[in-house]
Amino acid sequence: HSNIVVKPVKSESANEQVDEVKDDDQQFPEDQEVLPIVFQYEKPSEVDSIRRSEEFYLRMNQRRSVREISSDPVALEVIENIIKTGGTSPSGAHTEPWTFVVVSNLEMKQQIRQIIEAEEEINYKQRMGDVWVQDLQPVGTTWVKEYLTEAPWLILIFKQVHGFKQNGQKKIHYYNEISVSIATGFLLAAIQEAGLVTVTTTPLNCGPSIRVLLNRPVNEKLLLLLPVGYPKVGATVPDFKRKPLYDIMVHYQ
Ligand code: IYR
Repeated sequence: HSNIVVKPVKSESANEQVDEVKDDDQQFPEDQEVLPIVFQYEKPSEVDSIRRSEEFYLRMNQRRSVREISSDPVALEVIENIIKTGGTSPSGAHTEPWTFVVVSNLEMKQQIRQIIEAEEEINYKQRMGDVWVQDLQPVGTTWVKEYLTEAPWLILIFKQVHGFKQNGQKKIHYYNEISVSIATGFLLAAIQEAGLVTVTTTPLNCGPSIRVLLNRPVNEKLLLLLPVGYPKVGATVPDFKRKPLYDIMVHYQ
């Protein structure tokens, strides 16, 4: 692990500029110029880089979508570290357009489960169509989702379709869905590194009711839901294989 310490560098001219804008009325942090700082970085040896990349791959390759999650508790601090990792994701124009709602309250989990199972029953029986339901056969999913009440934590990932400036005006969140999807990849990796399991779920048509239930503002749209915990003892997963490198990597040299 490398110690990355980022210290803000304030030049004379930068301080002058800040003083200048202070005299103007209504200057807010996001309107202020962001100054470059020196990137703190330590180059690893090639051997270390190969070793670290391989070790990370081997751990990530153990990740599976697990739907049988035990109700054993997971410390809040672990969840906080996972969310902090999600928050290190890049985002369009550094707008950080995500809200991670974590739910450990049982009654709230029960209400979320009720909303999702009711909608998913309609999804599976009507909206998705025969081909989609057929394609999901090997995954083994239905509209019944025990993990929604059994997992100690639910992480509900909201994309902020726009933000707000200090003066209340809308702030454009560029590429908000892509940004939040990338952040979700970071979350999945962090969950794996913490020795926990999850399944990436997309509660189709449930966004509005869940947003209202959780009392979230209208600029937040539910993108994904991750139940997080330890796997149940003897949990099973489909015997999926991953594509080999030569099927996913094309090298032009
Ligand atoms: N959102 C539904 C259906 C579903 C869709 C796909 I594509 C999956 O890979 C798995 C499930 C559900 O969560 O059951």
